[in-house]
Amino acid sequence: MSFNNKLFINGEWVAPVKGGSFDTLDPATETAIAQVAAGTREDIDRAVQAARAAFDDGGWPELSGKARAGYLRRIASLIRDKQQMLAELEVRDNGKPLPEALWDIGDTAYCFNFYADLAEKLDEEREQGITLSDDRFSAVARKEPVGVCGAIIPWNFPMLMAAWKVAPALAAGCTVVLKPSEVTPLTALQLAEMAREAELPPGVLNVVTGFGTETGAPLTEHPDIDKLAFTGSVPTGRRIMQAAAADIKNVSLELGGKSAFIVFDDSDIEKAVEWILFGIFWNKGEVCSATSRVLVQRNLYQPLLARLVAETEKLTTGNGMHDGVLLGPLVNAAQYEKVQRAIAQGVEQGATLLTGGKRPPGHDKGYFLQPTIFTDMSEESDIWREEIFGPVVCLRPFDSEKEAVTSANRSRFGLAAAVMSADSERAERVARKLRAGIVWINCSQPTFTEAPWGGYKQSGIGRELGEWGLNNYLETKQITRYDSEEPW
Ligand code: TXE
Repeated sequence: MSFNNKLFINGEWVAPVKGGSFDTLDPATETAIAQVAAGTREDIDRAVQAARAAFDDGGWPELSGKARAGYLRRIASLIRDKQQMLAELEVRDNGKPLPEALWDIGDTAYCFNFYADLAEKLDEEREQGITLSDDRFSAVARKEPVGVCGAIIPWNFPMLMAAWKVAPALAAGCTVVLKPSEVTPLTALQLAEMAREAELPPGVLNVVTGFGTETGAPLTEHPDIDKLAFTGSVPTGRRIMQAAAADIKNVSLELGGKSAFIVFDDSDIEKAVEWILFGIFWNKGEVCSATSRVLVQRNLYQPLLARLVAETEKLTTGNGMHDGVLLGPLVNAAQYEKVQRAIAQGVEQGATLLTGGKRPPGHDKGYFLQPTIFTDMSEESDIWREEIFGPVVCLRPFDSEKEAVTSANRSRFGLAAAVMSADSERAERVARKLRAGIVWINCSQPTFTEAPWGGYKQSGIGRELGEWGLNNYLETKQITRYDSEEPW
């Protein structure tokens, strides 16, 4: 890439002030694929100043929504033109299978087009009249951009997670400093290059690569940032909230999960198996909403387990670039070790490892792990309670609807949940009782740009996607005027 070792600041590719760099690795081969600039506090400061100037000079926030939509659509169209290249880059950086990466990149382009439409709609809906109790006054509520945003994203859906923040922020009229994960920085750099090709005004989008403490933390502490938007782990989310507290920055957080999938015994067993597999093994289980806790009604439990193990053992693990692969390698050595530790702990705590848990035969290199199924664990065990973020699913039987709902809700997380039943009324009733921001009925994981996304409890604050995602980047101002000739 022509922009190796560079940061994108104020519309230009620049070298990091301290000149640092790091390698990004292909998790299938453990070899370096590119060298990337390691930004520091000084680079963050330059980027925030550029974003601040682009916001404060009014050019971007005061542009009509229609004009901003034009830039977003140009970026979307460049993403579509480069879909194959971007997807292949995502496979090499993250490890996911190519068909999944192509899907992510398609969704990324869709997200930019979706928020282009909402930017245009904002022109019509920016101001809303308010009826006041005293008719000598009149008032409007007006939506205005929050300001300069710091967006910090993870490595599991690198380009899509960038789009979920950058597209609504730009649509709202905000300017952005984006800090991608050090584990998968390559497609965010491509996004910056596409912003340049689309002639996005300088400073509106800046991309600073680097590590959490050296690059992410200074962004969260910078006094000129108005809003922080973060997706990642709970401990880092907590640090970000603490840093934001210093200046009372607006914060939205999308954090971890340990989502439950309740399967009633009137469900079609084959459909249940299909959605359980997708719910946990899609993106090798590195999905914040993965349904990693499966509760199956007693009558269906043993037959479903037998079918689930049989289907799981057929899944092909391998290099995401190869045809027919369904599970790529985990993203890096740290995540590989974390998941292996969780598996070992599950065994130590007395759970039954039904299948998987090992490096698949024929892979000496790469962070490959067999898809793994555990049963017979207690509700207090770590594998049942803690986010593993890998291809590991835990199953427990239940007897009554009440017991299933109580068990599903017994978690400090509340990102997603799923319920399957042939009884539509029961499924709807259970969906309303689950304490989670996203509930799927008779499926698990389908995600739509139009619908709100975010968690209850320790899974986060705020909602992304849909109109909720745009509101994340908008302030509401009241303008009230005195219309009467009478003295006040
Ligand atoms: O996450 P971090 P990591 C979970 C998953 C995984 C665990 C650790 O369980 O095993 O988190 O992954 C930046 N100030 N999720 O270490 O640390 C960091 O550089 C500011 C769930 O990768 O949360 C990266 O850009 N920023 C998740 C981003 O935060 C900091 C997806 C995420 O990294 C920072 C990924 C700091 N002090 C992992 N420290 C999901 N909910 O989707 C780090 N960062």
